[in-house]
Amino acid sequence: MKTEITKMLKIEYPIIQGGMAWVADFHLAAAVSNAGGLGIIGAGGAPAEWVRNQIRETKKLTKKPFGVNIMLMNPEADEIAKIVQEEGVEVVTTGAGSPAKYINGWKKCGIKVIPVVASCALAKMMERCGADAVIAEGCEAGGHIGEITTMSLVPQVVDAVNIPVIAAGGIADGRGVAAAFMLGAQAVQMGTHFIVTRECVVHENYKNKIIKAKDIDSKVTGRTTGHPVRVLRNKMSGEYIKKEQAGATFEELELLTLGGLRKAVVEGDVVQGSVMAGQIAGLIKKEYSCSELITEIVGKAESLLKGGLKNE
Ligand code: TUI
Repeated sequence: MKTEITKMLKIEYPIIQGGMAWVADFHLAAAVSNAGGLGIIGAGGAPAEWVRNQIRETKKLTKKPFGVNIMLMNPEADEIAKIVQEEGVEVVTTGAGSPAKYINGWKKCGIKVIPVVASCALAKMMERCGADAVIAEGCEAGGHIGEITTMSLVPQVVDAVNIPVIAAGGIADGRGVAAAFMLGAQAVQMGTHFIVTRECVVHENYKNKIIKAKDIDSKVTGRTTGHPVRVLRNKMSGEYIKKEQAGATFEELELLTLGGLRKAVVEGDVVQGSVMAGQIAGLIKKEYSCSELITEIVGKAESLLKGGLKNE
């Protein structure tokens, strides 16, 4: 499965791990890179020096390329943008905003820049700014999302830009990877399935909540505040959506989710916490190692792509 992306990023398989806040630390990033994909440290809302330390720890565990995801709403994003340059990170992905102002600086250092986009307009703008590729993320994804589904977004972004496109949102197995390739993607980014891996250090309750989830168990909070976030259904999401429907203020709603992701990931509070996960959670049934997961997904995708429409 060699593609423009595997060549550009010097990775064996076209599988990129989502840079999930609180979840994607150096253990997961190194394991995914060692397994032949591209591991990503999720900076999320963390302090800049935490990110520097994570980069150094990842380097102790892998000699393969890895990346850092910068969540652009992080108040320390400017600082993190400098740290990735200083520490010689090879790939930067971004989320939840436009990284336009950083791209020149990163390119000068030879960093491959791959913004997450949720629209053709942002994809085209990123191409003009010098991005090496874009991740087109559909609203099936977990966490902060856009409006359009992966099925609709990916082919439109593929037609809108000349740089390679990576598909994300709703992909967790070989069928999803093969489908993404059919839509014109050169690689996929997966988040939710990587949460349920042995090397992922999230609380056991978080993993079990994903394993138990059914197809309809995710909900989107924050549609009224302009920050839509997909989470697994629980007491928090129920209360949040009820308050939203009753016309609660932004501040009131923020109080409900404040620190919610940390609560779920670190403390294992999957009742009041924010259990961010994609719609594909219902497909995930057991814990794998990163290497087992990638090998299985790539094997299935290859056989589907070779065998045309045969779906054995
Ligand atoms: O960034 C994500 N997913 C995330 S970030 C995150 S951390 C967080 N924690 C609590 C509350 C909110 C966030 C959790 N999940 N995915 C990448 C992504 N980026 N999805 C959608 C977008 C996006 C949306 C609009 C990117 C750019 C954009 O437009 C920006 C502009 O300025 O045009």
